[in-house]
Parts: sequence; structure tokens; C-alpha cells
Amino acid sequence: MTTTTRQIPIDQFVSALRKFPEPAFDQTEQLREFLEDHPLSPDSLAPYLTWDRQHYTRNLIDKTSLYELLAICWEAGQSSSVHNHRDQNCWMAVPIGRLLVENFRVVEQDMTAGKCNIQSTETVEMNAEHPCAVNPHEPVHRVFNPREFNQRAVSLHVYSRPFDTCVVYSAEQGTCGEIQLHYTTEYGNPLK
Ligand code: 2CO
Ligand code: FE2
Repeated sequence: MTTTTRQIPIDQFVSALRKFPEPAFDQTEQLREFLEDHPLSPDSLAPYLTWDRQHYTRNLIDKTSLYELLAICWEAGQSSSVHNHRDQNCWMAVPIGRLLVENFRVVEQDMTAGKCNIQSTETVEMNAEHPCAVNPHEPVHRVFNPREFNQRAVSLHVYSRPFDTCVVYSAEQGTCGEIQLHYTTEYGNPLK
């Protein structure tokens, strides 16, 4: 079957996600296959899509003690910082557009001094056919929507467990530091 004929709406996706037992979130393969087998119908995501010319937006769709599910909206040319996921597992699917994920190896990290040495290892494309799981052994990455892709993109993120801080890195300056993460919308409602 093609990706389009297999598409399911987000509420069905959430119901299925909620049925996974705890151990499924402690390894990456099972949920990666679930994402691959259940591409989302873009139309069903409409309540969660918000756009900001300055920064990608983070839109909460569902949250339990095991995971949080976000839709992240990327204008052409937008990029995340290079960051980690606080040792939490992460899966990403791209129901709208295409995105690149660039992975980094941390050669050195001294949080107290705010200094690091990181090296880019590989860049891979994510799209409706190719979701991915962040490699727990090389969890530092950035996600970006190159201007030359010339279109908006939406990624769906499953984070397990939920986290609201992360470490951001500058490869050029050799610096790192903790930042707080915020939602742009929650359950389809804007936050003040
Ligand atoms: N992790 C970033 C965030 O939640 C998005 S980049 O891809 O994981 O803001
Ligand atoms: Fe990330």
C-alpha cells in the first residue's frame, strides 16, 4: 500500500499509542515500526498547526506519564539548535513536507564550564515514508527545514518520558548550556 492509503487520523494514532505498554518506550524499534506503519493524515493535524516566522512552534497533542506527543511546525529555512533529549527516547515522523536531521558526536562536554567539543557525523532526510528514532548512543542532533526545500514542514515527536529542559550546543563556539522548553499551544489552544 502507498503511504497515502495507509494514513490514519491523529485521534486514531493517539488511541493506538496509548495502548503501548511501558517497556515499548524503553527501546526504540517497536515505536519506530509503529510510526513507519501508521503515517498520519495531514488534514487531521490542522488543530495543532501554528506558524511563527521567528522560530519553529511546539504544539502539544497528548501527554501521559510515559510520553508526550508534539507537532512541530517549521517554516522553510527554520532550524532547531543542536541539542540533546535529556537521555529520553525520541521518535520523529514527518507527515507534511521533508526535514533533515543532522547528528553529532559529543567528544567532550563540561557542563560546569559550559564547554564542549562536538562533531557532525551524518545528515539524513525524514519524510512521510521515513520516520526515525533518535539513536540513544548518539542523541545530539539538530532538525532543519532547508530554505531550498521551499515548503513548510510538520514533524510529529514522541518523547519518552516527557522532558522540559535540554542542553543546547554550539559546534562553532564549543559551548553548551541548559535551556527550558515551552509549548506554543496545548491541545489545540494557544498559551499566553
Ligand atoms: N527536540 C526539539 C524540541 O522539542 C525539536 S528538534 O527535534 O527533535 O523543541
Ligand atoms: Fe530534538
